[in-house]
Amino acid sequence: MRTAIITGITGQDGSYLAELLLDKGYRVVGVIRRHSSPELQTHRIDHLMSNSNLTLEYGDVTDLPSLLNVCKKHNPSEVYHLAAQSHVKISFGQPSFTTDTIATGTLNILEAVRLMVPDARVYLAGSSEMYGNEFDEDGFRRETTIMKPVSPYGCSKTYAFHLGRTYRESYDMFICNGILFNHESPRRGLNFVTSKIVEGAARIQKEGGKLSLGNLDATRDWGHAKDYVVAMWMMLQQSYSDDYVCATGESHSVRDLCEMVFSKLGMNYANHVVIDPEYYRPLELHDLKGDPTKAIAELGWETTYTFESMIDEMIEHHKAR
Ligand code: NAP
Ligand code: F7E
Repeated sequence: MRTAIITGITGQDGSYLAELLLDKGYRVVGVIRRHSSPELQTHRIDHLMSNSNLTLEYGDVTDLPSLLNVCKKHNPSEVYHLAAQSHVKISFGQPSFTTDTIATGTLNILEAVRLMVPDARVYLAGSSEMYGNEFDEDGFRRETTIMKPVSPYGCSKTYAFHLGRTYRESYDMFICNGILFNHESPRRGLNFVTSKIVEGAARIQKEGGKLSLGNLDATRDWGHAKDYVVAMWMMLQQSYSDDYVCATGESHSVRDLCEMVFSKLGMNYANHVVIDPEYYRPLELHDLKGDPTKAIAELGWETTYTFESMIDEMIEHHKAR
């Protein structure tokens, strides 16, 4: 039986990845950090807790000894490193914590694997934020596009990306960087714009009120998290390790998203959305669109959700709450 370690198992992606790996017959070891309210911590994986192939271990990616211990104890063949302070706006307010979890956290994971289980295959959760406002002539970002991040989050992810590549080449380790564009789901944290809009519109439909948002003109390439965790797994099943963009190739503005969600709930967004500069960022990544050609050709990756079916699933979830 293959063993996989997942850091960030309690997050959106970690929960879908744990489901996928358990379905495939893996023994899954999730690394969770110590919370003062542990009863709230595992809500995204509570439905998996009775599975005897799932084990949780306390650890923190900023604490190298905890990672060394988990690797030594469980001898994984695959390590999926998803843990991060993953909110871009928050990374401006907490740059040190963001850097500690993403940059130092990735260094710690790579050292733990190198020292304890050097043959384990490693997935690193890279992001389209690494590109900043750079793109190719055709408007797309791909594996070869220059990286010039515009947030502490993006800078930390860029460090982690290059560290992964450096360890791969220096130590002949199997390390893949996913360069994932935005992916959402009913499990998305409510401070990301998709969930915030869907949850807000569902609440306004029932109770009335307003929804405060920031920049409506930014565009993003939004897919479904369930599709993206499949790509993570596929990357680690290849005969060589490499870096892959996962994206839909389609982008929509935050305003388009508001229009779609409010109109599906029988409302006009313009009557309910108010702009609050509190939600602006010191630097904005204006438009995002990725080219997943390499992942499709080399991994055989395909998406099963459209932008609209992903939003429909989120609306159904938040309406029922
Ligand atoms: P998420 O929902 O915010 O989950 C983050 C996870 O990291 C949580 O399980 C969190 O644990 C854990 N974590 C944070 N700090 C930690 C620490 N110091 N030690 C151990 N665990 C820690 O993020 P996500 O959306 O699932 O994203 C997964 C990864 O993909 C992240 O690295 C993110 O930056 C990256 N990414 C995401 C997207 C996207 O659109 N979702 C796109 C590109 C890249 P707690 O539950 O204890 O907070
Ligand atoms: O913002 C605008 C905001 O916070 C999207 C993370 O998963 O994807 C995610 O980062 C856009 C931005 O996601 C609000 O200015 C307007 O232009 O949902 P978001 P993000 O910053 O794109 C990347 C790929 C990651 O790697 C990250 O981990 O929406 N926006 N008004 C707003 N954003 C938020 N959060 N809240 C607003 O009120």
